[in-house]
Amino acid sequence: SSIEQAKRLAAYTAVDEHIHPDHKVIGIGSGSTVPYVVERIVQQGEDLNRHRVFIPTGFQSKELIVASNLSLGDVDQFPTIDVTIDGADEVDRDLNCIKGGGACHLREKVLAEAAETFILVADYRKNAEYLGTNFPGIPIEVVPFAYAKVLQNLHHVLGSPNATLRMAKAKAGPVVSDNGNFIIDAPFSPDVMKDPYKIMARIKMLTGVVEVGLFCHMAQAAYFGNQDGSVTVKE
Ligand code: DER
Repeated sequence: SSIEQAKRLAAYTAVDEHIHPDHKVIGIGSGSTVPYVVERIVQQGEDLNRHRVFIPTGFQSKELIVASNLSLGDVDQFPTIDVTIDGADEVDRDLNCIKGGGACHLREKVLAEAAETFILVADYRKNAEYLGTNFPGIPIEVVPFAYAKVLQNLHHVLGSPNATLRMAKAKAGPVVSDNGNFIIDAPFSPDVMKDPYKIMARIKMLTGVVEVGLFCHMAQAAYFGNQDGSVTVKE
């Protein structure tokens, strides 16, 4: 489909431009676009990849690295990462982005911060002027013990009356993250989403919140594959 081709185009372009032979420690994100990133890195050849280590952002990311016969590393052993490439749910004109559609944003943010260079790859649906245009809610990872209180604060204090606990589709009950926590999806008004850093900080201060799916001023570049086969680069 044109969406899959757009994902591949973004991923291939980003790898060609940002994964250099001297890069040894590479962070691998989560979602359905990142497999094309790994596909392109594998194409760089065994001679290069033999000397590299790949740090996962969760279970799916780890399985992708293992399945691609790339060397798996741990962020404990490699706390400084050369380049992390990851997907996004929506990216605004300042490269702020919503992440967490796949409930992986805690480890993703750790590896994004640890990286010298953090690159986003996505199809055209994620390219926006402001956050909240096409992706309605901010994913929030919370400890199960506190989820009801966090929901109550979002509903009555922070201005997200429609915030909900993310329920699983193939399991009875809520989605559980790789860290054993729950996810709340909290939509906010367009005005609030125009200052993502401010709302991120307010949500982060709620007791029980582990991490907020807003990545502000973190990415150096974002690559979007378009339906016409072109690539849009924001940087
Ligand atoms: O959860 C995340 O932040 C993922 O990176 C993600 O939502 C992007 O997913 P996609 O590449 O499947 O669109």
